[in-house]
Amino acid sequence: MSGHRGLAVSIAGLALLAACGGGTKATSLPTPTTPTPTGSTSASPTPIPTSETIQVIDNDYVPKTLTITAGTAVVWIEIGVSQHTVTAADGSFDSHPDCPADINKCMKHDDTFVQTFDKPGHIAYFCKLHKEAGMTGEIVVV
Ligand SMILES: [Cu+2]
Repeated sequence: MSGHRGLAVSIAGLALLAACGGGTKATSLPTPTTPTPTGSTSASPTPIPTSETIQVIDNDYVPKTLTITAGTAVVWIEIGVSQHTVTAADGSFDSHPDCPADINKCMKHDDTFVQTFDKPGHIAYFCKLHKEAGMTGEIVVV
């Protein structure tokens, strides 16, 4: 329809001539909504969380004993290929509660588990699958 196209062009021309015509309004400018941080007290510095890493291998923890200061997060990362867990001897934490009942819910290669220790003490832990093979470790919190 060439007639329609011509009409559109002439309307545009009119809009240019008669500025008050209000022909084609560019409606609602896209205003980027920048999320303004609300109310966070920027004055108080948040303490930088320290973390230590323990490698979970087949079948051990490296390092086997880790000494940390209270408040430190410990990150276990599995670099082995077998299934494992990181399970506190006192039951205070268990990385994979459904393991080994469900072997698919055990720690696998590249899986991580994070636990923060706030109170000083000795926390023994082990792998539920390989405890008898000597897969045990200890966190010493000072
Ligand atoms: Cu294991």
